[in-house]
Amino acid sequence: MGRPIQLIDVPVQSGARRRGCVMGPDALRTAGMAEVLTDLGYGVSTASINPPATSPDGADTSGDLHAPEACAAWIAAIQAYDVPAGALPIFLGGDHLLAAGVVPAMASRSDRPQFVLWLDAHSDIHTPATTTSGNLHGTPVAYFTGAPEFEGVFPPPRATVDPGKILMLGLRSVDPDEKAALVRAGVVTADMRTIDEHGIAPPLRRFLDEVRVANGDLHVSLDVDFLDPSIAPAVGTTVPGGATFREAHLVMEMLHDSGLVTSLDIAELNPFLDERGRTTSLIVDLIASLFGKAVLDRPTRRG
Ligand code: HAR
Ligand code: MN
Ligand code: MN
Ligand code: MN
Repeated sequence: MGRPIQLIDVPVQSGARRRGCVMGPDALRTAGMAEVLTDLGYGVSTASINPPATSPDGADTSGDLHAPEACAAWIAAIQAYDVPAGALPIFLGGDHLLAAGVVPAMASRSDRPQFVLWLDAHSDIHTPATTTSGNLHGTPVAYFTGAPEFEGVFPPPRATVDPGKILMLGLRSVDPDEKAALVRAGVVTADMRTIDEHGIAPPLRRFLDEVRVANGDLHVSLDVDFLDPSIAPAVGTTVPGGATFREAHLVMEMLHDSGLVTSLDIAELNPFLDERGRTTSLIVDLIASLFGKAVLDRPTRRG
């Protein structure tokens, strides 16, 4: 029996204007997320973080920002949730705003250094001052690395993450202000160009080695738009040229072999945009790989 896993529903959709991410947790459960993990030998418990009473639908657009109060309330609710000791949490989103709650909560869970693997087409490192869309799902990385511009907008983070301990994999849509912020902060990135040239394994292998040497905790944030839209259409912000089926599975298989993952979130799944559940089923299959489903019983060779 592996480590106990807790599936935590976080049906937030205030981070963007398009509706549907609220259905994410239900879709993932319908596609068999719990059963797949149970079959792999894990003990699975479930929990949910409930929508805050204020504007659950995120209709309070104020100024240039969409639903800042609902977003702030969600972040407070997520950060207040205590994962049971010893359990490995999988947060089922919900749009990517959830990472603004989840990552500080995970970073405050132990004294070990917190690392974050950010699988996304986007860098989500806008601040309330630089966002041009006003959609706050584009801001969690700036928030959890301690950008001061969130004061008075979001509650103070429970803990922050060193930007040098973040690897962003799969980038292909980064706004000019975000590019500057990534460089300034020193976030480690492997964009699709790099992945095309060298493969997806080398940057991940280097990163996992760093986590291991530092004896760190590792949170994985999987934005569905990390994947190519041809295999994962159920996302509001598709960008062509994403990770293939095999690239995504290899990432999951390497993560499993590393034994380093301490928490996970699945963000931006919009089942309203899916085609016969195929994106949702793919996500469940990827999670199965992350938790040990393998082609053959043989670890990925290192080096
Ligand atoms: N950078 C753009 C913006 O700020 C797009 C952000 C889209 N974000 C997500 N999550 N879908 O990665 O609006
Ligand atoms: Mn994202
Ligand atoms: Mn920690
Ligand atoms: Mn994205």
